[in-house]
Amino acid sequence: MSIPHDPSSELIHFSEEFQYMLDEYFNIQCRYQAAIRQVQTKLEILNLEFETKHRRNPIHHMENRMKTLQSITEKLHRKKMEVSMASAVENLYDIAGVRVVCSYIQDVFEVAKLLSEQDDISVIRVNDYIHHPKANGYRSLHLVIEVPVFLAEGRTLVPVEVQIRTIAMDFWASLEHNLRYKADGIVPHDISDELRKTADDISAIDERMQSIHDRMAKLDLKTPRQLSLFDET
Ligand code: 0O2
Repeated sequence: MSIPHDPSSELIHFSEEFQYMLDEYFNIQCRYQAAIRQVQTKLEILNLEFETKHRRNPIHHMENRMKTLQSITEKLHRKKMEVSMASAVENLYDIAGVRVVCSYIQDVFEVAKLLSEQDDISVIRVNDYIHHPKANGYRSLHLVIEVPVFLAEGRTLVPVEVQIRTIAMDFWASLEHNLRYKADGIVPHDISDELRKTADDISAIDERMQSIHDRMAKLDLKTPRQLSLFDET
């Protein structure tokens, strides 16, 4: 008897171990996605309140992502930890990530303070790469916070890594990440020196923009609140 040919059986054959991890990944996805939404909503509300009080937005834009299964396994390997979903949940705090891009340096610390002070949040780690940049010039403020998520089985605390930085820091980090990714992580010394110098230049520009903002704020120009009855075209 001939067995009918099933092309799909040739497509991907996962090991039992990997298939189990994939199932587990889908199981935990819901709570990490929920945690991302909670944090993002909190930040949107802070931004809105700030806008009402100060007539400007400290948050320029936000991004979020859940770490891919590949990135999780690579990180566990790199850290020489057991490669399983249970180990990822236990040891990795950046499975859920929210990136907050602010206009000015002071906004970064203001947003971090206002978020950290909320009483349903606990801050479990702070990495201040703004006051203490990485050797390659990377600047950003990283908070790992725990937020409560309410699921059918009850309340669970979920860690979220919040990266807060200025537009300028984000510009540098995105380009540096792409360059390093394309070079497979191997960046020649002279180029990494040059990259660090550009990070320092960008930091100086951030400080000047902050100073310009502060001087403008001191002028206390009172623009009247306008009630727009008609769409501006
Ligand atoms: P992705 O793509 O964002 O998921 P570790 O992994 O232990 O070295 P740890 O303790 O998890 O680092 O956190 P750390 O160093 O506070 O932040 C890690 C994340 O910050 C990275 O995530 C990047 O998003 C970002 N980051 C840190 N250093 C750099 C850098 O030099 N350049 C750029 N462009 N980004 C950086 P992942 O997990 O690497 O990747």
